[in-house]
Amino acid sequence: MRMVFRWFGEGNDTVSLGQIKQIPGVEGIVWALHDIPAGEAWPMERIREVHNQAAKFNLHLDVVESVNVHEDIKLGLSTRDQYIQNYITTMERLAQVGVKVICYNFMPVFDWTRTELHKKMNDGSTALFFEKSRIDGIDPFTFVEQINQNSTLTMPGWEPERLSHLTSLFEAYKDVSSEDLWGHLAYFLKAVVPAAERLGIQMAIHPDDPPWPIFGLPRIMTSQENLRRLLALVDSPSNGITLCSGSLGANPDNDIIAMIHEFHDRIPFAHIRNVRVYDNGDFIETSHRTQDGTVDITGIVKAYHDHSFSGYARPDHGRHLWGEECRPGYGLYDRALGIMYLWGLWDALERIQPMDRKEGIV
Ligand code: DNO
Repeated sequence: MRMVFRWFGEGNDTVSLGQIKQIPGVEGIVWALHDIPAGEAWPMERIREVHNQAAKFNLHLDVVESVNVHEDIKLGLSTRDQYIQNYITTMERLAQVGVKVICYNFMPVFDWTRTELHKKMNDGSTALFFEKSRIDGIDPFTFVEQINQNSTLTMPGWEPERLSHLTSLFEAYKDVSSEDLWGHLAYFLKAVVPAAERLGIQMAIHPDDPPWPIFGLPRIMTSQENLRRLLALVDSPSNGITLCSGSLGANPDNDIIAMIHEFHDRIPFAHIRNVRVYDNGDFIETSHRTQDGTVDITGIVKAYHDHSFSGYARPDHGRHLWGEECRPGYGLYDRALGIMYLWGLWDALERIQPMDRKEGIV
């Protein structure tokens, strides 16, 4: 397990590279050029700039999250080929600084979605919260308006230029079924995976968060069965998964441990975090500790260890603790605590059953 930490870039993150460097066992940053609109090729000089910044702290840039996919690709429009070409250009440039994994998602219009960014917990911390009935009963326009008023910071992965075209986007998706979306994903992967193979890159799709359709838009990266289908679209090690335990874990029917056992050699990147799911479908993002949520983080780390997981892993969203002001979910403290929990589990497992002495696993 190679530990990495998400960093939003100089001037765009309250956490510094110097702080990240001090978290035990963190070897690299998970990064992106967040201001480049989806569909544009990332400029080489900007990529080199981040490379130089990280190199000063001896942190690598192996994992990018995300190179976002232009909406026309998801919609299957005839304009998509140019955007796919630009995507491949970005991949080629990223390979030049040693990037090994590209995380992306295929969610129409919205990336990860929550209804409250600072829900008060009993202990005085705040956390990201999803109230199901609120999303079910609201139109997306009002929702975006409310989120915009809620915080000066947007959720990462939300692209302002996409949100400003909500009306036309909803119009465009009107006739796109989930089967259509599968077809558009296959078209995209058939174009980019050969480039990834040539460049030594693994594409790693992020599951939908939450893992069910919202606002009437199709969502397909939601379950073990659908991840299996994704891997079969292009059967190559370069077509992989970012296995996010928190996203998939928001649906209690998802058995994340079974997914690790089935897909482990196609998971180049693991997001490991906990959520507490309530009977009414609401969920809150808790600490990483197993007992605090409904996702079996201990079992998940064990499953990775069973398979001698050598991919990249990062803690995911944390709570906001000790008065920290930060991007929602992306403060320093709780994610650093999360890392120590993950290492604690991992190191204990390693002591009990060292990976290099395992004979035939699970
Ligand atoms: C949320 C993140 C997502 C993720 C994208 C990947 O915090 O996990 O925004 O980066 O879905 O493309």
